[in-house]
Amino acid sequence: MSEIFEGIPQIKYEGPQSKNPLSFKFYDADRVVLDKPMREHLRFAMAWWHNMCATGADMFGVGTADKSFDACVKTMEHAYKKVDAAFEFMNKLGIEYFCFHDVDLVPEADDINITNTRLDEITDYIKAKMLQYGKKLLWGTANLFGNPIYMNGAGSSDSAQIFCFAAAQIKKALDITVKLKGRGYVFWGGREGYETLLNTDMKFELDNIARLMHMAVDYGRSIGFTGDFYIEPKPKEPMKHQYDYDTATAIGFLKEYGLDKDFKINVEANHATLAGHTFRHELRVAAMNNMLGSIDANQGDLLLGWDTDEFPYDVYETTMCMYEVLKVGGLKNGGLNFDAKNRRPSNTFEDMFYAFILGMDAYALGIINAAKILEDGRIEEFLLQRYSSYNEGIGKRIVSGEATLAELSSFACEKGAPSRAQSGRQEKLQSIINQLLFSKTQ
Ligand code: XLS
Ligand code: CA
Ligand code: CA
Repeated sequence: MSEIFEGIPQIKYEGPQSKNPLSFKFYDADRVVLDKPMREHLRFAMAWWHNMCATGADMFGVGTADKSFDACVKTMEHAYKKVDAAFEFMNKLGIEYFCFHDVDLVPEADDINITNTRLDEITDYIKAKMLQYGKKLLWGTANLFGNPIYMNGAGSSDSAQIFCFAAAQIKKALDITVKLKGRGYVFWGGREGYETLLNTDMKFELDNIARLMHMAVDYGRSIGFTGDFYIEPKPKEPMKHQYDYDTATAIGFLKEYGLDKDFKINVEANHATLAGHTFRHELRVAAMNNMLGSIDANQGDLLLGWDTDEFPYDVYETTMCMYEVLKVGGLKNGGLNFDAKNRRPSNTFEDMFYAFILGMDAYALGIINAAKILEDGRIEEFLLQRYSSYNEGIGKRIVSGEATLAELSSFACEKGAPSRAQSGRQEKLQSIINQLLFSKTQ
């Protein structure tokens, strides 16, 4: 079979000094960092939608990239070509995982039964390719936001019939996720929100979303899905207010409705900043609740108020991300899904490779740096020391839950005003990070 990405070689690790743009400078898949090779820590994934489907179209103009792969778009012939392209692409980059929405894989028919038959067909083909190339499915999902029937939401729709249609899509997406041995299943609530409370029963809509998720868990477990369900929080866009605003909100929802045993969080970097948080904050909130599931590895543009889904290049951010991940012992079932797209003027096949090289190298640097921070130990040591007054005496009694408010009051009154609070040493710590990042070559 002739190549689709003709002229693009297998992308190899050539080291930091290489000037070959089609090579990795830092991502060395087999290099062991802490206890494991980079590839196992990072589990890079390709997002089918951005990479195999999106052409750069925006509300001001049509696409600039040709992703027809010499087939007529919106046909099954095109669907098959996308599979060929995806596996050649992943193979050339050494990416082991991918993620998809149902309708990324096949054109959606007017009749859902036809769409489902198409999904059966294409996943037979994908399954064979996965075996041939040794590729795996990180997670699957159903697109419950593109079809106009979802303009008022899917799980939060005002219409019971539309709610059922969403259920049908989820059921099929779970079937094919299990068929392809997916490690996860994502709920991103693109239209699960509202524009105005004048027409919205918020409590009813939230109850219904939870009902749908419970049904999905029951069905998924009944067909042998042992992976994680994820909520991917996002505060806005397309809706003015989305229910899964941020990680804390999503965790509150999962706990309120008893879904927290089956669900974890898929944290997206760009969604974190849209919510007014740092990426690191969102990762920490998920991690401290034992719910850091998977990561959509992209970045936003802080000067723009929307979801730009850029390939990650900010090494400070990737370092802090991997620091959070390593601190909790890594991602169990999750990985780093490049939910990212080329900028509209970067419209050639070659640019798709440059984008992934950029992202994979940025995360390789991230994990190398994060390991350095942990091995150096000064940051961890500072933290231990900072809270050390809780290790003994009255502090210990506070932490163990033995102390009462009256006891603390007596303690305080007896001791008098505390001496000045200790310095937080922020600049000193930031300086240590820069030293570790830049003092020697990677
Ligand atoms: C959109 C989301 C979406 C999810 C999957 O902003 O990032 O792509 O990751 O539905
Ligand atoms: Ca995403
Ligand atoms: Ca996004």
